[in-house]
Amino acid sequence: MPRQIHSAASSSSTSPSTRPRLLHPLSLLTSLFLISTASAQSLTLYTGGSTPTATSASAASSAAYTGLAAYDPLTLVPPAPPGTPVTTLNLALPPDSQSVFDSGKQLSIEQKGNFLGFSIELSVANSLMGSSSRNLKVPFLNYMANIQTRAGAGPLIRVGGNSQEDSTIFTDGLEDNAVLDKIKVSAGVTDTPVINYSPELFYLMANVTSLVGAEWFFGLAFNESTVDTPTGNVPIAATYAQQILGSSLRGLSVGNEPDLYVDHNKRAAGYGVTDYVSEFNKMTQSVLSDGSLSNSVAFLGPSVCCDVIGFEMDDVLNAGWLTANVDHLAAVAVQHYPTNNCQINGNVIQAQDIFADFLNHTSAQSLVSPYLGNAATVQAAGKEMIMLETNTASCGGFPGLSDSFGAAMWMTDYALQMAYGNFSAALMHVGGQNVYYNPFTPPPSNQSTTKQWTTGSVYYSTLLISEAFGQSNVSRVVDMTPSTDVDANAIFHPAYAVYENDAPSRVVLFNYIDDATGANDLSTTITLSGATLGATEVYVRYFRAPTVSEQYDITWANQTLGYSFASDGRLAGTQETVTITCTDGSCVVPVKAPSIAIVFMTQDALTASTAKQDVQTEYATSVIGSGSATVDAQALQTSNGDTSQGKGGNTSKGAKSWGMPRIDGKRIVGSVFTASIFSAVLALTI
Ligand SMILES: *[C@@H]1O[C@H](CO)[C@@H](O)[C@H](O)[C@H]1NC(C)=O
Ligand SMILES: *[C@@H]1O[C@H](CO)[C@@H](O)[C@H](O)[C@H]1NC(C)=O
Ligand SMILES: *[C@@H]1O[C@H](CO)[C@@H](O)[C@H](O)[C@H]1NC(C)=O
Ligand SMILES: *[C@@H]1O[C@H](CO)[C@@H](O)[C@H](O)[C@H]1NC(C)=O
Ligand SMILES: *[C@@H]1O[C@H](CO)[C@@H](O)[C@H](O)[C@H]1NC(C)=O
Ligand SMILES: *[C@@H]1O[C@H](CO)[C@@H](O)[C@H](O)[C@H]1NC(C)=O
Ligand SMILES: *[C@@H]1O[C@H](CO)[C@@H](O)[C@H](O)[C@H]1NC(C)=O
Ligand SMILES: CC(=O)N[C@H]1CO[C@H](CO)[C@@H](O)[C@@H]1O
Repeated sequence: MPRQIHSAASSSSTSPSTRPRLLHPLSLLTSLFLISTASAQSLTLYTGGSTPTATSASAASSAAYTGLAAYDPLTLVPPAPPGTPVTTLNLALPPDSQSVFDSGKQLSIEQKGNFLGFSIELSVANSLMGSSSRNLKVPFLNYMANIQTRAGAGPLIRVGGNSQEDSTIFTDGLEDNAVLDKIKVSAGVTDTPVINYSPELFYLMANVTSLVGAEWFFGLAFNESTVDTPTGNVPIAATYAQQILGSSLRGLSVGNEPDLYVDHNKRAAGYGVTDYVSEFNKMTQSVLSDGSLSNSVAFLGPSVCCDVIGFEMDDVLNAGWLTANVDHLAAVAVQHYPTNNCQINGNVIQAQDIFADFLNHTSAQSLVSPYLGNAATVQAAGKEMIMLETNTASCGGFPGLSDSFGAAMWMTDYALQMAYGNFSAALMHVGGQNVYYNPFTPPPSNQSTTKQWTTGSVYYSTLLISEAFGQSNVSRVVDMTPSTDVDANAIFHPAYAVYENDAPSRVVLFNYIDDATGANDLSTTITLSGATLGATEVYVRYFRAPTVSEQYDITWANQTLGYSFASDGRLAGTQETVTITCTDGSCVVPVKAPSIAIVFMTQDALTASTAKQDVQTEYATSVIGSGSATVDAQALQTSNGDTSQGKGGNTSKGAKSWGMPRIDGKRIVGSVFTASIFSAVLALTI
């Protein structure tokens, strides 16, 4: 297997460097203050594609560097260019899907512009999205809106990760009115905090959806089925998630990286695929029988990640898991990082040593090829295959690598390759301040929250993917990377073509080579094979930075999200689309080293990928309402586990006998639990 991770590798959130910290009393005070002032707060959400106030690119951002990983200014040395430059390339596109097939290639399943989304660790969901449903973080909304306006579908967001495993929902809310509390962080390096969350988390998510159309995956706890008397909390959490999120909930994931449970001391030695399959069954049956689900096609699994011998996707499928659960699966999920910074047994990987591994097409291909058989099996079962969590490297990523322009090029290639390999979505993991790979990082909690977010290079990849697939939901992609026969540097020049309505609509051209001299700049001539391209011009947008090592001076179509502590999620600068005139059915597209070009073959393809421009929409100055999301408390009472079978369910915070901590709080009153009253003033630009 070409994948580099070894069995002991763990995902990001397990590492000492990414383990979320206990809430500092100061940040708690801050969030309480924000809640209490929510009614006076004015939210401005910008979804337009151009000319917000310029994002300043100042040297001061380096000076402001505090030592946290997310702002580490370290840059790596770019790999040297190959010895012999290749400067011209012909790309003859099959004119329709039949001729793609006839040429020995294959188009993917239909993909959406929101293919590349985000995986938010449960423990940081509030610091990224907001402290309550009334107090959403506007920069986060802006980052999401950039995708919605391009993709025509809201961003896909998973809330979960290792911290989902020991989570408990408190339906009365939490003592401090928080969305979630981290109630325990132990010293063990692979331990994750125990999370208590309240339905307010789902209301917050529902409101993110109402503003930017987000669709969700949510992670359920998976630590109860090993005991004889589970608390019944999981069915309650599942019920609340479905009732509050409605159709925006794409699925509930059950079990996070179960192939690592033994390594992480979450299950006894010897725990294997058979145990997992039976535990998955027990858990999902308990949710189906004890919860009140409105949609029983609800679950996601197995989320295996790490090439553990005997516990790989093939093993899970061979154990009959898919067949047994197909009626209740919303999708099939895997998780994977190409490498890790876990430093297991003193095995320290130097970022500089592996930088070049990310800067050619071999990486994307070798990461996806092991899943092609699985994806076909899953497709045959009528299900979607989701890469539920990925990024450059687990255990926080690498300084200088994970936050580089090169990493963003790689992420774009990897996402397109997954789409070509018939995944239906891929979600980039987002952690706290102490990781290098975040697509976006809010400022530390004691700092001002306006315009001080830090954009990670890989965020831009979501913009490219949205525009590459556009808004039709029927984009099919094919890897058109040249063979080494025609391009000795082919691995540095990946190319993809996107087909819509049986014709090529967009082409994505890479030049991974780092060479400011211009010697490795590429000119790609696009034609149709066996037909004449009717277009007299095509339109090109570029993804550019001075070098593959660059962290901040990055532009997509000449727009940027700027330097550290400088962004509110809005693109600054004038959007640039280069028009290229074609002659005799040939269009010559320059692709500088390094850069990515997206070529829009028609004006329609360009329009369908272009963010709607600023149109001011004033929401009512005082938006007050119960919202559409309500939970029937009666349904929940009957879903509290079947006490007659000894599964005394209880979501009350006083229910100490079921192992939950005692925190005072109010009980649900009345038959319907309604969303909180909102009084925030929204000024919304769509
Ligand atoms: C992806 O799915 C399509 C549609 O079923 C199929 O034609 C194609 O061969 C698949 N691609 C791969 C790489 O398996
Ligand atoms: C599951 O997590 C909860 C919350 O931390 C804990 O109280 C309970 O003991 C755990 N159950 C198992 C079987 O580990
Ligand atoms: C290309 O990437 C692969 C791994 O993804 C690496 O093994 C190989 O050395 C790289 N090739 C070059 C020429 O850098
Ligand atoms: C925020 O907290 C950090 C760590 O406690 C501290 O170093 C920094 O000075 C604080 N910043 C402000 C603006 O208070
Ligand atoms: C594409 O799918 C999204 C849901 O993900 C939907 O909102 C949108 O209307 C669809 N667009 C088209 C053109 O069908
Ligand atoms: C790129 O953006 C800058 C900054 O807004 C602007 O000055 C420049 O004119 C833009 N370039 C093009 C070609 O649009
Ligand atoms: C839940 O626990 C509380 C406090 O221990 C108790 O008052 C209540 O009756 C319990 N509810 C159910 C449904 O068991
Ligand atoms: C589901 C939900 O809670 N929706 C609320 C989102 O916020 C608006 C404005 O504050 C409320 O009107 C909705 O009820």
